[in-house]
Amino acid sequence: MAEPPREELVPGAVLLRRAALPVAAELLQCIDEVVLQAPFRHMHTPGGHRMSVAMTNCGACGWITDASGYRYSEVDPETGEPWPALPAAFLTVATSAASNAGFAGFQPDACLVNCYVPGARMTLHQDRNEADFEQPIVSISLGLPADFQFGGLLRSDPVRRVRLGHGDVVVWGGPARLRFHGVLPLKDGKHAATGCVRYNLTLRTAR
Ligand code: MD3
Ligand code: FE
Repeated sequence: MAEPPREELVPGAVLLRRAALPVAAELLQCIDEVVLQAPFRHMHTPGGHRMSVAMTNCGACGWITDASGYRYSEVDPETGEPWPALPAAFLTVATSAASNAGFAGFQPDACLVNCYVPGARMTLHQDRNEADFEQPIVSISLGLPADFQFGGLLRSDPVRRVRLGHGDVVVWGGPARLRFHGVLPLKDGKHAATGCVRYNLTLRTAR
């Protein structure tokens, strides 16, 4: 991967603008293939709310939520089958970005694939279902831009906003790993590569 513009948002969080642009078409094709085997679905929170973001997973395990709680599962609860394999192109972008950000040896075993249509959002939350918080999470955005927000280690901490666009990659590790974060409602728009949709891939070491 060529050296992308690099911005440390906060200690441990590195934004690599457009780093995935050269392989964006390949990543989108991989998403299409994953979705054939494990279609996007709207999961429900333990509190019973239907998520506005449609999700699926690939890798050895995948993040799920239902009435029983938030967790990782080795099988797709819709089919009882293992999730599709992690595409090599996802792994390449994620490990390259992680090492650029100072996390050599990142070995993700899970990728949550999020699909946003206009109006879809993700409220402020922490990602804490993974076994080892020493491992970073790598986020890859594709398609329509989103206003991403991140705060501190308390829900009540002030938030900052950053726009994440097509090909942007962010590594969240170290002291940034447990920051609260979310996505504001996606604005209407049309992107040449994805149409009226935003995708976000988050690569994680779940186990
Ligand atoms: C900061 N996804 O799937 S990616 C998620 O754009 C999630 O779909 C958002 O939050 C999205 O859990 C944000 C950026 C991100 C991902 C994981 C993080 C930021 C993070 C973990 C810790 C801190
Ligand atoms: Fe998250």
